[in-house]
Amino acid sequence: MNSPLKVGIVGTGYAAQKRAEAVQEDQRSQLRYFVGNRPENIETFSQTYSIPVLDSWQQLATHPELDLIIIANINRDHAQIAKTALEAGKHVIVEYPLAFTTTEGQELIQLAQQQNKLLHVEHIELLGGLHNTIRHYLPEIGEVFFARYTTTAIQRVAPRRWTYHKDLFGFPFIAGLSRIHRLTNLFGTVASVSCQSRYWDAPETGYFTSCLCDAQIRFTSGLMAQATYGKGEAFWYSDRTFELHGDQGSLIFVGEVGKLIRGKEETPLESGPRSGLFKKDTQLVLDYLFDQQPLYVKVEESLYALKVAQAAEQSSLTGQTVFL
Ligand code: NAP
Ligand code: BLA
Repeated sequence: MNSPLKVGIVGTGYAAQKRAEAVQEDQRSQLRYFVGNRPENIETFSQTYSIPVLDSWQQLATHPELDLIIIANINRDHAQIAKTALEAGKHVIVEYPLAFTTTEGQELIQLAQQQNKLLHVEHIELLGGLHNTIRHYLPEIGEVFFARYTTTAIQRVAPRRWTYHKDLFGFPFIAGLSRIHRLTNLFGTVASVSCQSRYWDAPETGYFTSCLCDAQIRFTSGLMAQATYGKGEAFWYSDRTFELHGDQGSLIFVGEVGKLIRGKEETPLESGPRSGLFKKDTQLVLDYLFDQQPLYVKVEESLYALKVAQAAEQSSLTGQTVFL
């Protein structure tokens, strides 16, 4: 691997900024170019990181100087940018989701293999304190038979931005793939999925003001899980609760604050912050590329979570349970 690795970023938002900082802080990588959307954000990003903007993501993804492309913009465009970059012989980091369909995701994985390049899908939910605390205490509650993961977010007023646009954001469990991925990472393969969803549309626009998705997921182990994703103006309460119920006890997390319940005993559990995770992800990719250190997540695991999320989408459209 030539050092420093020359990096281009697609996007100027929260994830892109965290990536830019991480790339510039590490001596093994050098940030060279980026592309953005709105002129004012392009200007600020260019000044903050002292790098020039290119005209299009096509130009960036095929730029002869670049070794690694980081895709940190709207979900709809991830798959086609990744395809172009891999075809041009670049390593690729994609902020989840990799694609909107497993067919596209599978094609990208094959392309990366053919090109002998890294295709890494970030799943920072696995790097955070909450997930590690769950993993650590999971053996304490015996055999888990029920898990419930709810995330709802109030939004007054729902913004006219890509995260409230059906085509740009995608099906909520695909866009918010970390919900299903946390479950598949902990509990393995899925037997069936049943899902309901609802949008509150902003009239005569592609935007919505709220969305709600609720999925029942049956794992092959027999474990039952419920995942809920909701956001927008319809909500009056923001919640991020993860409950795990086992035959020896329960683990309950509200935000980062948790407790282990065993009989009459309740032990408070603190998990670390949700920040610093894009930096950690970037460093782990560099450790992989320079020192062959194994990555914390395989792209096939992301594809599997996508398969379950797509089954949820299909179920919500047909009203039928989908068997995997
Ligand atoms: P963000 O702050 O809203 O940034 C989105 C980027 O896409 C901005 O550069 C934005 O440019 C651009 N964009 C918006 N609309 C566009 C359009 N119609 N066409 C082309 N570009 C457009 O979002 P983010 O949170 O950084 O998310 C970026 C990616 O990271 C998403 O795939 C998200 O799922 C993933 N991700 C984010 C997090 C997180 O913690 N934020 C965690 C995990 C994964 P303008 O602002 O100039 O319009
Ligand atoms: C995930 N956060 C996400 C995603 C988006 C945002 C679009 C991916 C889709 C999803 O999983 O729902 C966007 N998150 C935001 C925005 C805010 C926010 C606009 O908190 C506004 C404050 N992400 C941040 C900030 C933190 C953060 C400020 O933008 C907190 C330090 C953390 N967001 C974070 C983490 C994930 C995520 C850890 C991974 C998924 C998870 O843990 O559930």
